[in-house]
Amino acid sequence: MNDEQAENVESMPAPAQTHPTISHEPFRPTVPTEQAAEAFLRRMALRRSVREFSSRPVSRATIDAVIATANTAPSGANKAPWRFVAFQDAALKQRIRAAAEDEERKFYAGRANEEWLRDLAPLGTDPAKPFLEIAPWLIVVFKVMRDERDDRASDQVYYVNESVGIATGFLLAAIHHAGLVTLTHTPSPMKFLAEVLGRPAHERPFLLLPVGYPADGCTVPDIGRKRLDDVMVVM
Ligand code: IYR
Repeated sequence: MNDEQAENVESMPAPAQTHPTISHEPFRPTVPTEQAAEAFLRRMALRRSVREFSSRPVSRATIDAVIATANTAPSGANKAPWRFVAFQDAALKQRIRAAAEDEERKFYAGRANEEWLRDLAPLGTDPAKPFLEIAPWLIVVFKVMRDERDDRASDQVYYVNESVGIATGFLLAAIHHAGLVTLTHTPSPMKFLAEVLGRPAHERPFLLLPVGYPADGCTVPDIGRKRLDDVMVVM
């Protein structure tokens, strides 16, 4: 579009609609835009991946709300190709921990190359994953590789990694906003999650999130974030 065309944008007739629409309901922050953006940054900058959990319970309504928030994410062709399997059951958590630790022991004992282990050293991680039993809830995020709905136009799904990644980002933000903590845990390989949870073949494990409150005296690695200049290019 050239400048002249850009100037005329407002007077352009709306294109004929061939699908139902509704008015967009804008979100209007109660403070000016810049302040709203900076306030959200301050809140999100406090989010940390936590490995020391309290066993303090978290209500089912809270888990419903954070997963419902994830489900508001955009997705390829609005297919919402995700499933969030949430549970508190001690026996299930124990099985997940045992299977995850089996995989992690192999990872630290040789599956990971030296560079990978050097990169992980500042995080102080090891094969022990007690948080998988201590955290009150585990949420396993699955990619759903086919649209299961009866009224669908097709059963295809699109941009599944992008869609589920975005939804998981929403979930992390919602968990943080509720005053809870989590860890984006990726035991590798993750196939055991589908087996233990009895998920169908078209659901592929994406991430395992313990969710709860931080333990009293919880510590986190003393690591920083890249500077804005290192991650942003303004042209
Ligand atoms: N899954 C292992 C190793 C690990 C890998 C990455 I990349 C991390 O950012 C952190 C840990 C574990 O959970 O210990």
